[in-house]
Amino acid sequence: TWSHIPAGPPDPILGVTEAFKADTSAKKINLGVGAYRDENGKPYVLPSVQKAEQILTGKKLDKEYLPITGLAEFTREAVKLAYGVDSVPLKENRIAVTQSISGTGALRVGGAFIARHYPHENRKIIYIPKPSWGNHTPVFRDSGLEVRGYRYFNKATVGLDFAGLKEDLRAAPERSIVLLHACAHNPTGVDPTPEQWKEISDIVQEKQLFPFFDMAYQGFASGSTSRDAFAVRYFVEQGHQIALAQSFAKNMGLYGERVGAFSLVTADPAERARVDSQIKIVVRPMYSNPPLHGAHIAATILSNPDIYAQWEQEVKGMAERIISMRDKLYNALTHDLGTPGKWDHIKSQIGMFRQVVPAISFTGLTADQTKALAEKAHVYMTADGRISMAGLNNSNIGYFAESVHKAVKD
Ligand code: PLP
Ligand code: TYF
Repeated sequence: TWSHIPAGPPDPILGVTEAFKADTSAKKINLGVGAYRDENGKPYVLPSVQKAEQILTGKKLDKEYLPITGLAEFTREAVKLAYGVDSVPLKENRIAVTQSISGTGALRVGGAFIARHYPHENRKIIYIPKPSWGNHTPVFRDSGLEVRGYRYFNKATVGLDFAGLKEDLRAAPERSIVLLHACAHNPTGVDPTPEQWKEISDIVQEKQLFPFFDMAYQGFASGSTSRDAFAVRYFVEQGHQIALAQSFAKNMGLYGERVGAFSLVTADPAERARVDSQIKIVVRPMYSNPPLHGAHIAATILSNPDIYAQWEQEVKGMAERIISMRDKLYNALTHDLGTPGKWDHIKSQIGMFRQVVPAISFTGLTADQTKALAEKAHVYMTADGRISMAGLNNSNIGYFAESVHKAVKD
């Protein structure tokens, strides 16, 4: 029956992990997958998560199904975290929300909802940045949307192509959908400044574009959950009725628990109730209802002031360790080794109001150089030269810098 089926290509990110696992060298380093590692290079379970799990164990909860849209305590806290306690649509009870299978599931439910209900039939076109997270195109295409790109990254400056971005959004058909990375853009590590966000908001308004935010790294970019929510909250303040995908994979380290939320700002509580009912109709035939445990963990952290404060500190700690690795790598390449090329983009990019310190970074290395790094130095990253900064630590950063130096000089 399936003999006609050709083999599909491997996942570009998970394929790096495969190659890393097959390498027997003791020196090997995996900077491929965007998952946090502690100072010893090990996966990190946050102490606040462990504390929440102890509380949950003590409660001896049952394992009944959640409702279709998930755990209400969780979704209530999730929107509060994203939109802010002072958010007007939140206070007015006009944000529709569902728990989701992490950030990917939020994007997929959102994509499916828009494909079914977006009123402008010939505008079911979503513009995503070039480049974007590798899964955006398949998620939205499989949701039934047409996917197009807008310019985002300037290779020459390893920075934002803001002129290109504005030109492309202005040229998009009116009422098209635009996907925006709320903070810590993946894979470039380059974010608009607050001033640039304001200009983007103006264009979105002018062209009546529909803004869909993907927030997979709230708190992880700057160390502050409210600072990282700047773009989302600013757009909402400007009156945009946004869509939002949230993930708790990175900022709570809940990767495999699959905790996320999809929300939509609506016009009033009655509209919100109608939208909620239609979100249920989208979700029900996909997976019926979401998993329980991770949502309980996140809800416990977000609703308990002491654990919440501890969690914010732990998020900050992860962000700070990443900043220190950026500074060390920059110093090693520019000062210690004198590696040819400009490496400023490796360092924290100090914006006008905030410090942007994404967990991932484009190195600017070429495909040949990244290939040589894997083959000669046992250092693994994605083919586009993206590294996960959290894969670096005090034990391996010196070797990594020397290996990059050699790859650039050869
Ligand atoms: N969106 C972006 C930009 C991402 O980088 C990721 C994961 O790395 C996701 C969404 C979704 O991740 P998850 O489904 O694990 O929450
Ligand atoms: O960009 C990354 O590294 C993350 C990690 O199916 C990831 O997207 C990779 C593959 C996947 C889910 C998450």
